[in-house]
Amino acid sequence: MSTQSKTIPPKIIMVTGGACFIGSHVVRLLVNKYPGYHIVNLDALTYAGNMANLKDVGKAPNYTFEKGDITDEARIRELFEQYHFDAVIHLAAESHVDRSIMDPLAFVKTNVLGTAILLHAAHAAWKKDPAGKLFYHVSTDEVYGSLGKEGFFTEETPYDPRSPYSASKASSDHFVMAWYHTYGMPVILSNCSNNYGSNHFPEKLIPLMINNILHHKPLPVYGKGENVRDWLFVEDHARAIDTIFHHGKTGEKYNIGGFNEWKNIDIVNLLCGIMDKKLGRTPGESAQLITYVKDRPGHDLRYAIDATKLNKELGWKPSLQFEEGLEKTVDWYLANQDWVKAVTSGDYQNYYAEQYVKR
Ligand code: NAD
Ligand code: TDX
Repeated sequence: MSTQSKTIPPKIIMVTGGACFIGSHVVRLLVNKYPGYHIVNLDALTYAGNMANLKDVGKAPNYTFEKGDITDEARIRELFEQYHFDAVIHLAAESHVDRSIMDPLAFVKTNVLGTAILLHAAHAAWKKDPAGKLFYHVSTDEVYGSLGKEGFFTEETPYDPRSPYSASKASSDHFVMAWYHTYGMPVILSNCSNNYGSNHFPEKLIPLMINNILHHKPLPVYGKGENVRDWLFVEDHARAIDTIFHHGKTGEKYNIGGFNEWKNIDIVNLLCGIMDKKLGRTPGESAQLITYVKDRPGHDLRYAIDATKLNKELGWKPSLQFEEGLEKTVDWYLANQDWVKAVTSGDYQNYYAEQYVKR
């Protein structure tokens, strides 16, 4: 028996949404770091899911991909019977606030019903012997609502979601805790701030701006660009999930954040500066593309996470400075234009026209 299998017993883990931005980084970390685990990636491959995100681990012996929808109850039950999962790490979701304003019921279906179906199936499979089992739910800081200029979200901050996306994630968090209190299901929850990094779908602020700067397209800043987000490098989020999954306390929740607040307009200007240099443009050239557009309805003013609990209890902290992470991210997008072209063809053009051109 190897040293590793003595300290960490082998686990069969279902990762939902493993083909997505954050999910792919979580799957990569687990597959590479724990060769004794079997990672089963269940993903419906919606517009946001992309097998190309996992090209490097696709053939690993401890990795299996299963195409499937978390709202398909029969399929989820079959997978539990087939694999006898020890744990679920649940990331699959509809995740974009602007899309939730266009089509809220899709968010209720996947984020609320899909989570409840997973919990129901896990409970059915685990109720006789819950020892060593874990349902880890990956959630967002948006469940806490909007901060004013001062203060931080802690684990005790009351939920106050304000968009269909955040309401659906808040609801899923409540279902997870309901299964814990009612059925004794072993659960852990984490609520993370805005992620950035490679493989981020270019509907979100940072990759959308990188792509538009590159192609000399207008840079659509909502409202006055004064809204504040707390940014975390995606690989730091994946490390936090690994830490919480292995060392967190059952029934508890952990906030994850970057201690890194930025106004949107300052990020866009920073990206313009980085890209002017990398693309050999005159300083200030890309910033001329900045275009203030109609604000997002119900736009949350500020998010800021207090991640002290995770730092003090489990020793996690972010590894990268924002400027360094942003530069790495820009480099990745410039070096992976085939990936960008593939995800911005077809449906992306329809979404872009609906969100930015027609309104
Ligand atoms: P994403 O939008 O990039 O990808 C979502 C993934 O879920 C895709 O792979 C998609 O194919 C899959 N999926 C969607 N519906 C599904 C269904 N019905 N069945 C199975 N798979 C389905 O997501 P992301 O931005 O990487 O976020 C991942 C998770 O992390 C989400 O739960 C999100 O709420 C949470 N989160 C995201 C951020 C962020 O900044 N992006 C921050 C905090 C928390
Ligand atoms: O074109 C844009 N212009 C703009 O000004 C876009 C796409 C965004 N914005 C603003 C809106 C927000 O204030 O930038 C900020 C960031 O926007 P998004 O990238 O859409 O992220 P946000 O709405 O903050 O939500 C993200 O963080 C929390 C993720 O999408 C969620 O999945 C996560 O839970």
